[in-house]
Amino acid sequence: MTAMLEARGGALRAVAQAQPNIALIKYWGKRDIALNLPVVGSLSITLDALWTRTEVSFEPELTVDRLLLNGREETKQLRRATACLDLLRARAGVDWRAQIVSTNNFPTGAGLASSASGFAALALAGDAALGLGLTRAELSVLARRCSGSAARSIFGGYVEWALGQRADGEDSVARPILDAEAWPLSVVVAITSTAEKEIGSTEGMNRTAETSPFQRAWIDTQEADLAEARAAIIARDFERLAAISEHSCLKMHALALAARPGLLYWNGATVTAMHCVRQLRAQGVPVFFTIDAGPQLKAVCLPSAAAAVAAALRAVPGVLNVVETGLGGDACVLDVPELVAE
Ligand code: 2P0
Repeated sequence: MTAMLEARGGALRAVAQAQPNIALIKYWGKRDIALNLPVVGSLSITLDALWTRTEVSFEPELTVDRLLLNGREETKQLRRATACLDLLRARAGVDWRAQIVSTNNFPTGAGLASSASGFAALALAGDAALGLGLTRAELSVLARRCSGSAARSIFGGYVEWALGQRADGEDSVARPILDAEAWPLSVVVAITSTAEKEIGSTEGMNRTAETSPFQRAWIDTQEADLAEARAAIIARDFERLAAISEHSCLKMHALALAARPGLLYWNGATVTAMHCVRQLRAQGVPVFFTIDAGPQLKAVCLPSAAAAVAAALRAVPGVLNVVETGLGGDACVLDVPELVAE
């Protein structure tokens, strides 16, 4: 450890980048809240153009962890960040506190999966700073402990997060199922609000599990949905993937809408954008929508249709901005710490 400390000027420091992922077969519900284990498996695509960059610097003189998120001191996410770093500190036998500086190039906490990219980047940067050399699977388990969907953002392309069987959750881990380059799709994100959502995913899914009458049906039908999506991806069958993905999205929202009180993550523009996507598809445009715990609509399409989809969504009243992206690669450690300050 001493040589490493000298080499790094007394601080253990690294920077990592991760991209958000969008679930096509959704995660919603926990079977173990403390270990953050899901009630269902899920399947996602990792994006390219949106990113979180996070620098972690363990320093001997710090007495508490500090988190600067998008240039502002953040206390809401600090508890989870500290829990993540505690797991790493325990493995490394280091008790130094850390300064975390994290930047997103997209709205935070607004249904754009900032916790997925955020905790994946934190796990990777923390591991690199401490020189632990965890495997990708171990990093996925670690990221999952902090935020479920972060397990998937360790990997690029098409990713499946397994439900797992073990009580300790060590087999509830994500794995890549197809590289982004093997079937490049485009994603057009229609941003309908930049406000932080009122009810976060954790609270929303816990309320759903306690009160929604559809919880059992949700759990019982997920395996078949996953198998269908996996088969569609392996066959590069866009229509088949469109059908099962919209089904999973609408089923998750139906489940959450039936909670007490009901969880309504959409606004008027979200619904208009859903109709817009369905009209495009009826005209033969290869596109489908998916929506997470927020009001943004993500239209997934073949790259040849991306410009037409973006133009159509931009014209939807209430759509504030449209972001086009392809599918991205694995989360990675960056060589240039200055990037975080951009
Ligand atoms: C998903 N979502 O599969 C689903 C669909 C939102 C809707 O994963 O409590 O931030 O930190 O494990 O991962 C968002 O939930 O929740 C999410 P926690 P997370 O992408």
